[in-house]
Amino acid sequence: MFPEVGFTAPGSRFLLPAAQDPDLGTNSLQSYQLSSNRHFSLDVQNGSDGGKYADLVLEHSLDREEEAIHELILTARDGGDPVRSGTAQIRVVVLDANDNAPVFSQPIYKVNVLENLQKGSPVVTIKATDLDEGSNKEITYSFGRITDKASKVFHLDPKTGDITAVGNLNFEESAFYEIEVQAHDGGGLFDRSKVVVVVSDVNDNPPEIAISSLFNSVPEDSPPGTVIALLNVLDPDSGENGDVTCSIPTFGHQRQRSPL
Ligand SMILES: [Ca+2]
Ligand SMILES: [Ca+2]
Ligand SMILES: [Ca+2]
Ligand SMILES: [Ca+2]
Repeated sequence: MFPEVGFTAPGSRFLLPAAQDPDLGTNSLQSYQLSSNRHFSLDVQNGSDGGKYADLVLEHSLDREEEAIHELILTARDGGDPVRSGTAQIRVVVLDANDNAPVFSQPIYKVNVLENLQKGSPVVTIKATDLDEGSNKEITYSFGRITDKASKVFHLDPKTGDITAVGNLNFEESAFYEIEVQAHDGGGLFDRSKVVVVVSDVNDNPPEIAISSLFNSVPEDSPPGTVIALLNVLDPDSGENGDVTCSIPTFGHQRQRSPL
């Protein structure tokens, strides 16, 4: 006997085929007994035809993830002397219910990348697992809350969880991305996690010189130290990549400023 049961509440009944004993009176079938177990009991009823019928009654909820198959032995005894008995094996196969949500391997995935990361390069792989089986454990990944800027730069493979760079990063524009990611199973349950991408600076900007003011003529009696031009030098990189040294190489002496 192989009943297959799904998500079933305690108190549910499964009719078992009746034992046959052609003897009469006390020599015929007198009792049923079920092997000891934690989930099922027997409810024996006397039929109007004198036969005895047993229902398998679910006493405690089943959990496929804990135990997928329950092997029971039903024993039927007569009242003879000596007692004669017969046994039947009952195999209860527990069908899966979607009672487990996917769970991400990390509450936050933090990665550091350089701003010159090539398009198509992997950034990070997110991973969620689900204890159920079949479509109840099949996971589809997606972005949750995400800025427009981030959605243009990152792509998430819904099956593998691989996040790749599909746009250009630029430290000067955005040094940090925080993206919500979700993992849905085939039965509507899901989990959330977060991907934080920290972008590091690369020296990808040369200094730019702008003349903010320049005096066209300089009187010959100007004293040393007279301002004849004001320059504005800008390098948008950070740290040493943005430090600027100014010099006038064609003259014998140099005047330096560092950093700006
Ligand atoms: Ca399950
Ligand atoms: Ca599931
Ligand atoms: Ca620079
Ligand atoms: Ca830079």
